[in-house]
Amino acid sequence: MSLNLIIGNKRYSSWSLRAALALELSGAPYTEQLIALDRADTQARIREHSPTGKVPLLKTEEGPVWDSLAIGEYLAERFPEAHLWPRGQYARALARSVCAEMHSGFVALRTHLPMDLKRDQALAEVPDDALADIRRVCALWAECRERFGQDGPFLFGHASLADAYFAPAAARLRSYQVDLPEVAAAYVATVYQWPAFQRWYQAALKEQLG
Ligand SMILES: N[C@@H](CCC(=O)N[C@@H](CS)C(=O)NCC(=O)O)C(=O)O
Repeated sequence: MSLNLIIGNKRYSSWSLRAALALELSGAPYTEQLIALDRADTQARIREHSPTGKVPLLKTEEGPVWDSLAIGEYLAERFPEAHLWPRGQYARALARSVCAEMHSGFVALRTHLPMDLKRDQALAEVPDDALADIRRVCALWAECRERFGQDGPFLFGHASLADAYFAPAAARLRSYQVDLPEVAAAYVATVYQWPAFQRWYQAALKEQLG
């Protein structure tokens, strides 16, 4: 088996984190190659691997898979025994809906509170559109936990692609010291206790790329 994940800085690259967590969920062995973002040669180096000029990209024996969502779906299909999506048809549909919503939305949250795993400081003022995104994230988490969270502390009980997708949001809420309702605060704690997230987080804290 030969899987190689091309990622950006662990400190900043939220989309790379999602793909890495998906790989961790799959249990498959893989190697990773990190390309430093925001450098003069970043685009040229990414384009050696990726037609989009973006990371993450997963190199497989058959060819590249790019975009975090496609990587998650590929791994879910290739390693069905790992149950990357929750069991249950509607649980899977809800998990896919929340991942799709994150993939195509939450622009204000991503713009005003960019992921920075070394940060531990509130914003002087959180803009209204970012606050609306934060409220929506908390509502989504509460809905998933309420409906499907009985078997464990993750969004759908056991860790799934939904958690891979929302781990960077949890990290933002903690690192920008956002006040949260109880369910959301408990979920952020769950993400930080997740060994797969901790491995990435600890590596990000040690990163010397700036
Ligand atoms: N929709 C893509 C987004 C990928 C993306 O925006 N990646 C950023 C890093 S987190 C990137 O590659 N930036 C490099 C650049 O724009 O130079 C996905 O889900 O993978």
